[in-house]
Amino acid sequence: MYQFDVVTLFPQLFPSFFECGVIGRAIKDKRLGFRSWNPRHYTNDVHHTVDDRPYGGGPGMVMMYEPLAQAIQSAKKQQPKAKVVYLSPQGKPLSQLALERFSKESGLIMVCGRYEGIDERVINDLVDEEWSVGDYVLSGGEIPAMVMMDGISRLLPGVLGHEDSAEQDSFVDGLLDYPHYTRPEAVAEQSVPAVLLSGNHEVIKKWRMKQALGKTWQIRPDLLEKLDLSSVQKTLLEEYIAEQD
Ligand code: 9WO
Repeated sequence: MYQFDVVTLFPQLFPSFFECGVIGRAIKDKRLGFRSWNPRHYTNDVHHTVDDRPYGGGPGMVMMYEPLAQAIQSAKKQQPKAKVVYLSPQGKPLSQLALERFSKESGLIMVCGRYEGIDERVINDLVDEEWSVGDYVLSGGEIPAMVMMDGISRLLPGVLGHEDSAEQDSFVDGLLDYPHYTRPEAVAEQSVPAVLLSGNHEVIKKWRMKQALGKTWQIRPDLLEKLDLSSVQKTLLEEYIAEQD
């Protein structure tokens, strides 16, 4: 069983996420485990204070060291070998490759910040890695933690219905996905590309590769620059570009 431990002031955000879809199935089948750890339970004052004003002044509040550190320590006791990751805009950009690496471990401890952030000394003492899910600021790390859990869960053996689906994803070969179609054959004057109805799997495969290359070239040229395209792929992309108006 792959174990997620999440340190959060808002554990209520998680159950509905875990009840739905392939993740819900995986929890029921005991392929996945989820526990939450609330820093508020590690306070001693009557108000259960978890935040305080930032040294040096400025707006907002900062999560205090002690309650957060104790919550993380409790999670680490249950899962001593698991990496502790902190989700923040200052982290390394999350990628499919990083998710694949996490999916090969036995679990993960995720720390969700709130307010303007957490006391830096928690990061120094207890966090192994800092990851970002994109260049924007949210109100907390809980949704980014769900993003990571979703991306990891679907890579675990037996979690997706058909095993090879995750391997055929976009990004597996570093490209964006090709377009998909299902019935009916025509909607609002748009018909399904004839090649997909041909039954010729070789031709379909080539068409899909060409579309994936073309979309990536148009929308994410930065991804193409990282790849070493085969000569077949180069030809397909040249054809795609030539067909543009
Ligand atoms: C809030 C803020 C307010 C005024 C000036 C600067 C400020 N920075 C922040 C801020 O970064 N707040 C974070 C809220 C603190 C850590 C938890 N929060 C968070 C995590 N927002 N966005 C993320 C996140 C995590 C991973 N990937 C993308 C975004």
